[in-house]
Amino acid sequence: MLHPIAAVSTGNQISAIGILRMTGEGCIQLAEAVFTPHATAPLSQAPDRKLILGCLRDRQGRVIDQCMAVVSRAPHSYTGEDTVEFHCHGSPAVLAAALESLYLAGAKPAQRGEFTKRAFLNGKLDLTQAEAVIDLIEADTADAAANAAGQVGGVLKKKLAPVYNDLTNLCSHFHAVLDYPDEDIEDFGLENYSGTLRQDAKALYALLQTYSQGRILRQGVTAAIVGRPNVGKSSLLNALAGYDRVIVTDIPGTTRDTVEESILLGNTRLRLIDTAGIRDTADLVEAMGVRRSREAVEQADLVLFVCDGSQPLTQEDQDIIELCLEKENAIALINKSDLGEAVAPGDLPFTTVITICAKTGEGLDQLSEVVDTLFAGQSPCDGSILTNPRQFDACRRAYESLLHALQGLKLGFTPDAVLTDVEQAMAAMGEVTGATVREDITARIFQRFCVGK
Ligand SMILES: Nc1nc2c(ncn2[C@@H]2O[C@H](COP(=O)(O)OP(=O)(O)O)[C@@H](O)[C@H]2O)c(=O)[nH]1
Ligand SMILES: [Mg+2]
Repeated sequence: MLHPIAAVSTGNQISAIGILRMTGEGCIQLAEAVFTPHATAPLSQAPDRKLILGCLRDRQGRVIDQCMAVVSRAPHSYTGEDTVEFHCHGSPAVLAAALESLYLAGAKPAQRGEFTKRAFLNGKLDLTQAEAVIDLIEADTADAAANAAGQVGGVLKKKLAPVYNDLTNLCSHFHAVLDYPDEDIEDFGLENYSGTLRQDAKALYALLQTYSQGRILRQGVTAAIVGRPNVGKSSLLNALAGYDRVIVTDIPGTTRDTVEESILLGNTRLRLIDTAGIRDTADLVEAMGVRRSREAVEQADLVLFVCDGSQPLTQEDQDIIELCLEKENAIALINKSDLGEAVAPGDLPFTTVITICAKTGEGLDQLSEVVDTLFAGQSPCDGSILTNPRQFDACRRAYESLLHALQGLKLGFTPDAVLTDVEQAMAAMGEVTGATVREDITARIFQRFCVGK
């Protein structure tokens, strides 16, 4: 067990309850120095994970707060070490004084993510679980939270374990035969493993395929708003954002560059991109904006095509529609419903056409519903979706090494040549789970956490 560390785990704002956490060698005795239970028994005799009412005191013995203490003894705690939590009144002043008292009693300030890092070092969590803890804290949609919760519970870890196990078996068999020729070990035939290797490669491939959805869980759906100038694209972004993010005028070409805003629409996080209206233009700056608009459409997960419903469709509209129809997900929005109905839904060759008014917000609820059916809660977000770029990259390398190994097998390479690839795959997978990850990378991972987690 390491030296005791302490931190406020609930942030620095006024709330009903605020929680201090302390973990490490001797932290229960240390807690006894500052906390006196109302019951006669001292904290060191308290049962595990039971709330004990008492008083937290400062160095002079003055009561800082009447609060609850919870003891969790190693290894049955989050960190795997002895841990004490104090559930205080959530005043930043109370929590600061209580923390001060713990420091004076001998605890050190916890670094960012140090509790979870200790949990990792003590084998309570692997890296997929530890990284999912931060994803869970930061999740801002129900899907993202559900997937992260699944990963904290070990879904990804369990998915990777059989693959890693197969590769370990193969390598250990090979080395056992090589190193102990006199022992009665079954002959090593690489070809006997080709089926397993192929299966493992398949499993990794399937996992890698989930990353496109994982990226959406992590960053939201990239949604490009397109249409010719003055149809109300910027007005739509402002309406969805709930404030005037973009300048809106009746002068065509006002938006000359792409503007981004992240919003929560229903249960879907959208990274909205307002583009310069797509049209042929002689204005150099606007032309650059138009080029960016085209790029935005190409990269978008969703395209929102906007037209001005008070005017008949123009050739410019038609050209942009062409561009949109190449996309898998495109929704047409007939804007300015307050000004008249020159465009009918049937005029637009989209699966979904919604009449809206960016000025009043009419029709935006329907847009929200459609977006949710396209992107929210559609597949089980149970932790089996790869969301983390670091993990994705390592899995990709593991997959490529396995393909290389399989190719070597097919071409009749020597076992040790093939084994090199298999060992590389194992190393890459070890980076995902943390079995072989470098110290500096671990440090960086836990830097992403907040203090107290
Ligand atoms: N009446 C009405 N005017 C709108 C509506 N949406 C946008 N406008 C107006 O149309 C003009 C162009 O809007 P803007 O959002 O800048 O269009 P953009 O060039 O496509 O970004 C502005 O004068 C807006 O106030 C709407 O729903 N109803
Ligand atoms: Mg605009």
